[in-house]
Amino acid sequence: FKRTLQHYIGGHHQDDSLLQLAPISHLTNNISRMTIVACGTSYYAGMVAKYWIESIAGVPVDLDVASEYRYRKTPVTYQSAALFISQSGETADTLAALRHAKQQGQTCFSIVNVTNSTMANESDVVLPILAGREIGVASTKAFTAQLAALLVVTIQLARQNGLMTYKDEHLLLSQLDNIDAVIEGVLSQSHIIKDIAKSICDSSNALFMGRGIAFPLALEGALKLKEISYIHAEAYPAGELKHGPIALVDKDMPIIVVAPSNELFSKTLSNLREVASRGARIILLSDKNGLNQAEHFIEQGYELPDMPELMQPIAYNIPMQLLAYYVATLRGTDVDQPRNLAKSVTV
Ligand code: F1P
Repeated sequence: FKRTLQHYIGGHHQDDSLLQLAPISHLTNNISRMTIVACGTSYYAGMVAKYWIESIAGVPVDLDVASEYRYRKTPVTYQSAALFISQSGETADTLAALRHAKQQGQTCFSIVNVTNSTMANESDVVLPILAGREIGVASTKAFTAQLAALLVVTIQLARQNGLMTYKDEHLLLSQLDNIDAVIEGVLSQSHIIKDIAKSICDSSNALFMGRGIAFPLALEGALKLKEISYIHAEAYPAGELKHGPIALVDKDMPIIVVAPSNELFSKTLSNLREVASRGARIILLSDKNGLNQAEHFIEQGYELPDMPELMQPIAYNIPMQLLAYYVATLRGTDVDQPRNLAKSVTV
């Protein structure tokens, strides 16, 4: 994450922009709507970006899975741009979506890891994430590096919309100053995640829940668990549970909840109360305050430090990935080469 962010960071004076995006600034000018298109993990990174771009830059974002985008026939306005996210830069659906958007006259940005990929070659603007080679088939470090590039796009749009001064930019980015220490702290507690993994590794199903910016993380947690441990896992926005999925809840259903104790927490707490009363085994990833408030409803907790909201998608994702990793190793599946999956889905 830091390496990617630093790639885009230039000056350090208070009256200087931190970002060196001159080559793309003429293309982000006048954008009043953004479409983000991707598959899998890259799509969930795009979902985090939707929260950021809409709340920080004031630009509405349409988010679409690449496999559906070209069938939707969304009208294109000249003030919109399309952003394609792909670790490999070769995913067939994302590439087809990019070609479709270009044909419609859209300005196409891509955020890729592999810079000599087809998508990079065919985009108007390429933002590399510089994550290095992903060893496993399931995307892991690409997710956090994609978030860094997406934060750069967010700041660029906010600046051009007059919503962010250089001072604001410094303030926003200073929220990430101690990210290294936070991530190291998370990694040093991986034995707790291992214990949680032991308690769910024999389950056939798992539910993940999140609200606000934690929802894409719940989706990513469920995807990682499916991909590498073959446990059937689904993620729901916390408020959607009562609209159907709650019927699945019983004492054998682990529910993994991602919920930093922010202003949305009291609502999530009432969802926890609902599922706890149906015997669900709740595993809560939160901070000290959140874990204290939920202590009567949860079976296991994992504590993360208090952190600024901007840091949460990066830090909360790590224990989710570790959980999938430990469950998979306990079940004896191949974490790097899961069955039926390819590193880049080219058909
Ligand atoms: C997209 C993706 C990955 C997933 C799996 C299959 O790849 O869905 O997120 O983990 O490997 O492909 P990409 O377009 O980001 O390369």
